[in-house]
Amino acid sequence: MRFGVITLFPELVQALGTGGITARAMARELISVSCRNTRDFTEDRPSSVDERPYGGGPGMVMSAQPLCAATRAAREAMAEGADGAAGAAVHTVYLTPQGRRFDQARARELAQHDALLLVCGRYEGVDERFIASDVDEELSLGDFVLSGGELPTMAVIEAITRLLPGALGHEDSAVEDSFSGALLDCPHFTRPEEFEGRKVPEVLLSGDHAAIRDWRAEQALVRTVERRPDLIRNAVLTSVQREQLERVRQQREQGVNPNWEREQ
Ligand code: 4GX
Repeated sequence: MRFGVITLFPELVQALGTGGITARAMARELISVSCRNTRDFTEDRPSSVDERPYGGGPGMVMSAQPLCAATRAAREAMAEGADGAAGAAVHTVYLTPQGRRFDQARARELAQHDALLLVCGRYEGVDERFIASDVDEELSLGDFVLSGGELPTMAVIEAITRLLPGALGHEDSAVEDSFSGALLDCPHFTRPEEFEGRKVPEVLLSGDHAAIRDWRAEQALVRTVERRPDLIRNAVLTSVQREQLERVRQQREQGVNPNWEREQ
């Protein structure tokens, strides 16, 4: 997968190459990340990437011209393809709180592209005509306000990279499967058996693999009911999970805490 990034802070995005799974994927040539600085594409007033908004109001708006020029240069270079062949499709994404919410399902879909171009805005936003002319899709990481699209871009790149074959060790590859079940993960424990008075749940020490599997499935349900009930409504549950869910709900109604901490 080839990633292109349009940004005023390329050094921030290039940090993806300094460690972790993205750095490893670059070394293995599973991904490449090529950054272009928007400032290098200004035409009129040298190095001016932002202007005051038409209609007044606070803050600045990024001009369409340098963003269009940078995006088109990147798209042309990326369309050449890894093998130099012309015509590869480049999907262009703009990160903004106004976008459609990014999630694991969207990461899986985006991982199918050969070339992804991510555009980072700063200030109060970008001239809407850049989005109209050059952006295929607007994505949001969530309902909060950052100062630029760089951190969302890095998050999107990492989420996609870990889905690419060969990017993760075998030991990690099950982790995303648990999320594709559309429930939160169960709690995890490692040595020692007791830490600051808190004990590891008995069942995990029992060696009874079926009991452990059921307990983990139930604790995943408990957490999801407690923290993200919205996920339960859309989840596809097995018949065992439906029984567990029913029991968890009854316990909660009777004021019994189904959470592992009750055991303490
Ligand atoms: N999920 N930001 C975009 C510039 C901006 C401001 C206003 C359009 C309108 C964000 C997020 C995010 C910060 C990226 C502001 N663009 N991006 N940038 N939350 O907060 O994706």
